[in-house]
Amino acid sequence: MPADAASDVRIHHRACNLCEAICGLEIRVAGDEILSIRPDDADPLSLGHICPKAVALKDLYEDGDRLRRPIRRTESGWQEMAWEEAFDLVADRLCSIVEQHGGDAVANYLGNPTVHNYGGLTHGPRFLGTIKTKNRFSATSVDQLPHQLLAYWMYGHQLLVPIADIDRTDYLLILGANPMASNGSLMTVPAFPKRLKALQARGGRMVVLDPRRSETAEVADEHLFIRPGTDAAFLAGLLKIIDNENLGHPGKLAAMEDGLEVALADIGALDLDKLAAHCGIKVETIQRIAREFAAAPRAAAYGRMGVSTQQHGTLCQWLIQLLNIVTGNLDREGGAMFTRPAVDLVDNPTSRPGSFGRWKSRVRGLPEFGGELPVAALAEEILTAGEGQVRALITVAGNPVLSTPNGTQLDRALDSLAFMVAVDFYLNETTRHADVILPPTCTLEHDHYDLIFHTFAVRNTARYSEALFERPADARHDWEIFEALGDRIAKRLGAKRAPHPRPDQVIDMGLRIGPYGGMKKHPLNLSLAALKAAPHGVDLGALEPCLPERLANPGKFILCAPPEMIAALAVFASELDDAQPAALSLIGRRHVRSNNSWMHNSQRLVKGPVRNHLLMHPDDLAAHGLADGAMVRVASRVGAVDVIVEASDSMLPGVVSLPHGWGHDRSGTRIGIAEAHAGVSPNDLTDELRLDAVCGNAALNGVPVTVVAA
Ligand SMILES: Nc1nc2c(c(=O)[nH]1)N[C@H]1C(S)=C(S)[C@@H](COP(=O)(O)OP(=O)(O)OC[C@H]3O[C@@H](n4cnc5c(=O)[nH]c(N)nc54)[C@H](O)[C@@H]3O)O[C@H]1N2
Ligand SMILES: Nc1nc2c(c(=O)[nH]1)N[C@H]1C(S)=C(S)[C@@H](COP(=O)(O)OP(=O)(O)OC[C@H]3O[C@@H](n4cnc5c(=O)[nH]c(N)nc54)[C@H](O)[C@@H]3O)O[C@H]1N2
Ligand code: SF4
Ligand SMILES: [Mo]
Repeated sequence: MPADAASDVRIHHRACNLCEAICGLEIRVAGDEILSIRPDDADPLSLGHICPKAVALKDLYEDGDRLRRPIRRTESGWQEMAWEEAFDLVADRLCSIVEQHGGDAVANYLGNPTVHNYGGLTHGPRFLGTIKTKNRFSATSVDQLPHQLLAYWMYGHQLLVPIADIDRTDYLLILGANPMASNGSLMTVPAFPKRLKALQARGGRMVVLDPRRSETAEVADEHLFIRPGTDAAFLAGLLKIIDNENLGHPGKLAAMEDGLEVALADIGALDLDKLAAHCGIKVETIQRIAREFAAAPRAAAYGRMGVSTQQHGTLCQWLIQLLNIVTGNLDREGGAMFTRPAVDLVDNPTSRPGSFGRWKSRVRGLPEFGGELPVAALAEEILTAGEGQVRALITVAGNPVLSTPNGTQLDRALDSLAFMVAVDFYLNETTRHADVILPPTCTLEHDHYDLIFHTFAVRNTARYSEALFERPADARHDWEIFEALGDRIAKRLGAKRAPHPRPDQVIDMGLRIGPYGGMKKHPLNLSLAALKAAPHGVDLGALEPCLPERLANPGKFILCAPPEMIAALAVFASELDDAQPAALSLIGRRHVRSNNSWMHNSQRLVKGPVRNHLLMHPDDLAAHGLADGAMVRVASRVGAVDVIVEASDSMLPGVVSLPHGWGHDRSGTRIGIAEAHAGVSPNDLTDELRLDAVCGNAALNGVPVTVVAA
């Protein structure tokens, strides 16, 4: 680089906000050109780790397909419009529908990037609250709903999710998670490979249960194949053995638990042979794992998507909590611990502990959680006529056509809406149905503080990222879009609306009143200014025991036997006798170069070998008379897709796998590179009627399918 250009180079430090790992980045820029994106070695959490997606932030920033101005649908196609005109139009259309049909006629859906964008969190709910509606949906109910519900029931707050203390544990038991590809989830664990190596180097073990020998299973000390949807049997088996053999030692937890004996008695009544037969893991193996887990000085059980999004998701998460509790590993160093984040959303005047079942969905009666209904009900709420029918939809940072069960039906339902507005910077499979699309700035154009993922991290740290590029004059941040619409809607509907601070001001206050803030007289005296002065982030130390003080229910106890779980266990037990495994069932998978349904418009991420084929065991291929590389038709109750099948002995026979987020061949989108690498969507196969019965979370894994030559 010539000397004069070099002098123009600035070095910017920030946290990546694409996935939950929140890795520190060092970005070199000249003018508005990004020269390089590398790890920030000084980040106290990510330890010099990044993945290929970070580098694709450059592609996102430069992407010519990314929308930069509002567009509206017209007879002659999409037309750009001015922001003020767009806000007026959207507010007017939404309010007219509310005035005519009531608030419930306007639904909203918040997608995953909302939690990766702090303006979405500080201002999104305030905007959506201007229209009182029961029909609020989000990606929560195709994801972590069971974790939040149990955290609320057992510990008193939906965000009190115990985090596996990977840096100090001796035994990590993982069910249905693939952090080698996902970089961790509800366990913000950047540099997972490095942390795992350290665990193994100090003599620890990692055991993985998965129907596929995943990238994480490959590096585990032991991998056990398990039949999809049967983990509850394995977990109940562990608990039964630990109880029978008196291996439990809850220690200090004994003084704060309520109902552990009741729960263990019901679990103890189950038949071990039946449990073993159900999950396909030998009794002796379950016995050995139970003894190893109980004997380990410090152990942690952790389960994610494979056990969250299945029919017994909540049951699995409950049994995982019980396993950590009964062995005394909850709130113990090296066990499953609670974080103490710098902006503490649990111990905070605006804290929302959670709620369950305050209302039900109109058509199917699915329960509310935290003010939201399960998204599996969205299409039927649009398609079923009657009082309270959904006629308009607001989507924010979501692509439910590709990410929720029976996406084909939702695709059709969106077509029938009277009005739809999308806050999103891509014209994709979902937003193509909108009447107006309002594109916010992209991540490098705004500042960020990770409210959520510091809360779920394996170490307490705090980091504020300044904007790398100034917001272009005619661009708007998400939160500015929310404010502009919220103001207009509140005015028209006559709702009260107090002034609200900017996101950075909200964070500054959160830091000051937080556990390391001046108002708590903490020596670090954290504030936004303090974080700005520490651009690599601030280390707040390893997780620390904090029970019972941190429990959020008034009695400061752990509710071990929520009545709903005792009932769910009984249902599960009654099904054990006549459970007939499907001949073939479908599960998902993630790849480190993909990010849910987006980032597929980056050439550098989609190039190389095709990663969205159907994986099938060679024996299954032979039994079905299919050849490796053939085009096959995969069908379920709700639909069919044609895709190339790839032989893979990483699959448990009887199980096939397809990654989600693909299926970019739908017409009328503007994502050229993604379209050229379309793939198919497994959510054209997943079934909106297959749910976790406790809470209505989608059972995206373990879907019965057939596979024939196409
Ligand atoms: N690269 C990349 N990273 C991501 C994402 C991404 O799309 N791409 N998405 C992010 C998001 S939003 C999330 S929520 C996280 C998810 O993070 P993870 O949960 O770690 O990721 P998955 O790859 O979905 O892992 C689920 C595993 O469960 C297995 N499985 C399926 N069914 C069952 C079952 O019945 N029992 C058991 N025991 N296992 C089963 C699957 O084979 C798979 O290996 O990843 C985040 N990180
Ligand atoms: N079969 C199957 N289905 C699944 C899963 C699975 O494992 N298997 N995983 C589920 C999980 S865990 C999740 S989290 C969901 C994700 O599903 P969704 O949350 O519905 O969708 P995403 O694919 O994350 O799409 C995000 C959208 O937000 C836009 N976007 C990105 N950043 C921003 C921003 O800063 N502001 C705004 N306004 N928009 C932005 C993108 O352009 C994109 O359109 O998918 C779920 N669906
Ligand atoms: S692992 Fe996640 S946070 Fe880290 S660089 Fe990759 S996408 Fe970004
Ligand atoms: Mo997710």
